[in-house]
Amino acid sequence: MEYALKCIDCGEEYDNDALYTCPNCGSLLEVKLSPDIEVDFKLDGINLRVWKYASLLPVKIRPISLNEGGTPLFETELGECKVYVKHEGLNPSGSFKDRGMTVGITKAIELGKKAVACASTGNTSASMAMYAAKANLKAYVLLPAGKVALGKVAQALMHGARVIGIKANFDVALDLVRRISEEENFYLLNSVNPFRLEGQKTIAFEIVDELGYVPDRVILPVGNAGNISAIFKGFSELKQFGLIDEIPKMVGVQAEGASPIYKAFKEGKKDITPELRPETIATAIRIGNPVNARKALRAIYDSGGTSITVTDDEITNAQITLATKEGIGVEPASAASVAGFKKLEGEGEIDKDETIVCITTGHLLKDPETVIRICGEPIEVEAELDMIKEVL
Ligand code: AN7
Repeated sequence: MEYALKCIDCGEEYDNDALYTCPNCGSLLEVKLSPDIEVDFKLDGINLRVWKYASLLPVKIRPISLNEGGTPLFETELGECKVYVKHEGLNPSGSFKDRGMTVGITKAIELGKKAVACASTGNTSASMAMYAAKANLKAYVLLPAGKVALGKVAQALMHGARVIGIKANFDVALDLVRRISEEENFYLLNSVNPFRLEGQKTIAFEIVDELGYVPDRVILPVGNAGNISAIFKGFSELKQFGLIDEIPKMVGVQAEGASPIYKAFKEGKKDITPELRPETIATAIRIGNPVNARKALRAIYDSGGTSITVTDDEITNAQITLATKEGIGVEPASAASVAGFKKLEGEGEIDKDETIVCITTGHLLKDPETVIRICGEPIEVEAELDMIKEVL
């Protein structure tokens, strides 16, 4: 497997997997695959899972895997056109992060690391703790205290991570964990890690694999902006290796209260102005200073895509629609993709002959407390038929 780590800004290339940022200019690194690679999979719609695409994944040892990927692509009645939902909540830990972690944790083992670390709005920590357990690595997690959905904290704790809540938001936690990881020789598994994003690009591979063609748009929630960058990279590689001809428009949906990428896009800028006090019901994407912003904006511009915002009410309505009309249970951040689709459709942006894929990034069970706030507690009555009939 031939690849280099290439700086997204100065273009310098490195043959050192232990790097996260460019020693030359400090920008992020991206895995650049050699054009000589022989693709050893077929987009034939069978055996979907992350490691089907091993020939385009930059690892050298047998992967640490929990059978991630191969998530269902549901055909829905959500719009006038063809709308599919790819439910990443059905990965082992209940979010798309598992695709990245199987690669990231494998890289940690390759590099001889003994411990891994991340800052997280929740899902990264749950996934990292799970894979670290499987790989027998120590796991350290920094969370914004009181702002992480209960299911995610529960996972990180039960899988054995050391979980520390700090009195600040995600952006501050990420800054701190980057410094701690450097000092303590922890392998950092946030999306500054170029190998983690390699795993996430398989979402693009699976979409084409299962559909048998390239959709017109892929719509997804954007927080730290790693996933949209990774999926765009996945489509770009399929094109580079001659497996597809077109790249779908990438649509990044942000919550109104945490929307630096949207604002930069509106102004035609290549980088964001950080938001100091991001706020949204979708705590997973409550992020004001996304580290992958420049990559994400590039993905949106280069694919002819767009960025939009949705309100907390629109997110909640989409979550309810998915749950009650389609039988798809997602957490609030995930519903932002469908809320974004409805908004674009309402604005007349979408043709009836388009095929859309909305990515729902995390499972409903991640955030039970928000569900109770929306739906209320179950009705309680005495164990008597008459009483039950009365409330039916
Ligand atoms: C359900 O777990 O950032 O734009 O620390 O959990 O790639 O950051 C989670 C992000 C979307 C945004 N949907 O993805 C974390 C974290 C869900 C998420 C996102 C997240 P990126």
